[in-house]
Amino acid sequence: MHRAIGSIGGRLLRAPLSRGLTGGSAPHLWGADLASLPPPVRQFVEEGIELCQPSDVHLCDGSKEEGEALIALLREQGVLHPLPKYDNCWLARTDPRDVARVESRTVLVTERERDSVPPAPPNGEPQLGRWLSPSAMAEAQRQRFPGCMRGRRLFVIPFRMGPAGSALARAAVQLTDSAYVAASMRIMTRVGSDVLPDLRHGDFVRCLHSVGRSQTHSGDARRRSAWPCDPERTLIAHLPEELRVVSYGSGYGGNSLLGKKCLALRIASRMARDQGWLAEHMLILGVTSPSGRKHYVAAAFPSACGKTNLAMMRPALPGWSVHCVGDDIAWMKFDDDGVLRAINPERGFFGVAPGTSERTNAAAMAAVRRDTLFTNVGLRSDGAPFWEGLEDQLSPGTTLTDWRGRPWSPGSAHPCAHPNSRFCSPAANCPSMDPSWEDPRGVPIDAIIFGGRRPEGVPLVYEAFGWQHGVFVGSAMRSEATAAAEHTGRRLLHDPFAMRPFFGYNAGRYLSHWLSMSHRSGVRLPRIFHVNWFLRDPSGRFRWPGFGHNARVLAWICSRVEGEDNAREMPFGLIPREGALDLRGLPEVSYEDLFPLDRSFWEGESKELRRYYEENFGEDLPREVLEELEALEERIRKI
Ligand code: OXD
Ligand code: MN
Repeated sequence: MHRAIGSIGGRLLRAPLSRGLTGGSAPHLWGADLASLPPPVRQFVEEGIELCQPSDVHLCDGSKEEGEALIALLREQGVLHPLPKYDNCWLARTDPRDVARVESRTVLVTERERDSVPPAPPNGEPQLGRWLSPSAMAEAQRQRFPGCMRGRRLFVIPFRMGPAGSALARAAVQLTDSAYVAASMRIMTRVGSDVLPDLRHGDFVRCLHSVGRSQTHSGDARRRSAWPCDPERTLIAHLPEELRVVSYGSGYGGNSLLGKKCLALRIASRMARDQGWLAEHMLILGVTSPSGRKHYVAAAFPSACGKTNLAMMRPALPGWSVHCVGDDIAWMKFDDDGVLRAINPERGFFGVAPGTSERTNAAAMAAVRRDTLFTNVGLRSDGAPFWEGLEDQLSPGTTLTDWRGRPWSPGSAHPCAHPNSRFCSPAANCPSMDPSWEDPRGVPIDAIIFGGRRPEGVPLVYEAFGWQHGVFVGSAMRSEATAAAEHTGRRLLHDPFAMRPFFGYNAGRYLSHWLSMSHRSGVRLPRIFHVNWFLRDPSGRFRWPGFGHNARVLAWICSRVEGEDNAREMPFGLIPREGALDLRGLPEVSYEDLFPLDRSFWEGESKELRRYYEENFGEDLPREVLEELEALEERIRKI
C-alpha cells in the first residue's frame, strides 16, 4: 500500500517499503531502507519523522533519475516552470514574502550568551548576531515543528561540503519538506548515498528544515499555495554546541539550503575556531600572469558586491588569466608545510541574476544555460529567463512576464526580476573553473582581499602593513546595503570580514582567532589587501571601470606577493607607486582620483569605527585591533 503523489516518473514512484517506524501511522518510505542507514543518521531521521509527521519519506541517493523525478514533481506542484530556450533549466516563483535571507530571524543558540555575541549595545539592535537561550529555542521549536510536515513528503539529504577525500570536507544530513530545496541541494552540494559511510560516527551537522505551516492561512489556501512558507514565524536557528541547524518558515536560498550560510559559514566558523582553521565568506580564484606564474587569492566582500563576477572574471589585461575555485565560501587551513590551503565547500553557484550579462560575466552566462534552477527572475515569451541587465538581448515581438507572473514591459515602475533573484547552477558548467577546484588538498592562498562598496574616500587598492593591521582592515569593512537580505537603501553598513550576518560565535573572539594565526610557528601568512571598485565622482559616475579591469589590481597584488618593491606608504596602508598599477588604455581614469587621501574622510571613518567597536564589540574587541585603530588615528593626525 502506498500513496503516490501524482503521476511522476523515476525513483520517486518506486513502490515504498512499509516500515514500522514509530508504530501507528507510519509514513511511507521511498528509496533505500531506513535500516540501511548508519545508526546515527537513522536516529536523526526517526526523530524528524516523529516530530514533523510527514506523510512519506524519501531518502535521496543523488542519482540522475532522482534529479529528473524531483523536477517532474516540482512541475506538478506548480513550483517549476520550464525554460525551453535553455537546456534543462527551470524557473521557480516564490511567495512574494519569501525572497531573501531574514537576518532579523536568524539566531545562535548557546548555553552562554557571550559565546554567541559580544555584550549587547547599550541602545539599539545587536549588529553581530542574535542569541536565543536553549530553553527559548526548545519552546520556539515546540511551537513550530510538531506536525509541520503533515501531508508533505520529507526528503532526507545526505550531503558533503567539499571535495570527496579532502581532510577539510564535512559530511552532513538535511531533512526538508521542500522538493525545491532537495533539487537545489543537489546543485549546491555533493548529495548522494556515497556520503553515508562518512556519517557513521555521528559527529555530523544535523540540519532540519521545514517550509512551515502558516497559521494565518486556512487549510485551503495552504493547499493551493505552490510555495508554502510561514513568514510571520520564520526562524533560522544554529546550535553550534550540538552541531545542529533548525530552520522553519522559509524556502528561500540561505534560509533553506542549509549547507550554505548555516553550515558552511555559521556552524563551520565555530568548528574552525575550535579546530584551528578558518571558514570564511570568501571567493577563491587563481590568477596567472603572462609569464605563467600563478597565485591563488581569497577575497571577502559583503553580499552583492560582485564576488561572483570577480571569481569568474575575464581579464582585460592581455596575457593574464583568472580561474574560479569558488564564488562565496572558503574553508582554509594551514597544512604541514605552513601553507594556507583553501577549498570551496560548495558544488554550485547561487548567484544574483540581475546585472549578470555577457559584458559583466560571460562565464556565468555560459554556466546558467544548462541544468539551472532560476528563482524569481522574469520570463521571456520565447522561453528564456530575463532580468535587468539583459535588455540588449530582447528582440522585437518578445513579451515579458515579471517575477510574480504578471505581464511586464520595459520602463515599468518595478523591476522585471526581483533584485535578489538567483541562478543556481553546477560549478562544473562554468567554463573558467580552475583545474584544481576540486583538489582535495585545496589550493595554496597567497593573498587575502577585503573590500566593499565605498562611494568615497577609500582608494582602489591598498595593502595592509602586516597581519595584525590586516585583521584590523577586515574588522573595519563597510559597504552599501544589498538586496540579498531584507535591508533596503544605500546606507553604509559595517560588515566585518563580510561575516556580519554569518558569524557563528562571538565576533570579538572571531577577531582573536584571526589574530592567533600569526602566533603559529612555521606558517607562511598570506598578504592582506583592501579593494574598492565603487568610487564615484561628484556626478555619481564610477571612477573605475571594474569587471575585467580589476585584473589590473590583481596584477599589482601578485607583484607584491612576489616581493616587488613598488608600493608607497599612506596612513591607511600601502598603495601602488604611480606606474606600478597598469592603467594603460584607460585614458578616462586618473591615478590621483583612484587614490584619494582626505584627512577629514579618514577622521570621520576612524571616529565612526571607534563608536562602532565600542557599541558592538565592547570589551570583547581584541586589544590588538584597538591598537591598530589608535595607530591609524595617529597617522591621520600627521597628514
Ligand atoms: C549570498 C549572500 O547569497 O551573501 O551569497 O547573501
Ligand atoms: Mn554570500
